[in-house]
Amino acid sequence: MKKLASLILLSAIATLSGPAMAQFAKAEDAIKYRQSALFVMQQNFGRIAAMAAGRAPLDAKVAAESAEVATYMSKLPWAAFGEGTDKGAPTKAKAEIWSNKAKFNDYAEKMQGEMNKLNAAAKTGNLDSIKAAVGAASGSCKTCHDAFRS
Ligand code: ASC
Repeated sequence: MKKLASLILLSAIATLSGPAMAQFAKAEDAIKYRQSALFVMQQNFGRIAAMAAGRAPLDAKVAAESAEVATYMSKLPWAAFGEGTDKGAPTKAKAEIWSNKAKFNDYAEKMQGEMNKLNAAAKTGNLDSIKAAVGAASGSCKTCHDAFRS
């Protein structure tokens, strides 16, 4: 029974910490991974932001597809901010990410929440809803960058 309990606990720990600890052979890989995910997210978000700002005509289908990708990408960077990944490749990540991980995680979750809302707004194809959601999502990017990106 004790053995079973510790096995369950071990597999739970492996599941929770797996993406952060096992996925990257070296810090450089983690840094590239999170930068790549954020880049793809930004490219897709930027396409919708351009429509929201009137720099591009609203294309509801493109907006919905881009929002879907941006929302998915928004989930990926965080597993790549493990301990020891503050250096190893060029990065703007501040040391505060690791000394204030709770706040960083909170901002990361808020951004994902805003990206979910943008995804829902994009599916409606309503420009006013998209504008509001783009504004909120953009604000959540900025809040985190101001605190944690040099
Ligand atoms: C973007 C992008 C950001 C945010 C930020 C919002 O498109 O690359 O970092 O929006 O500019 O203020």
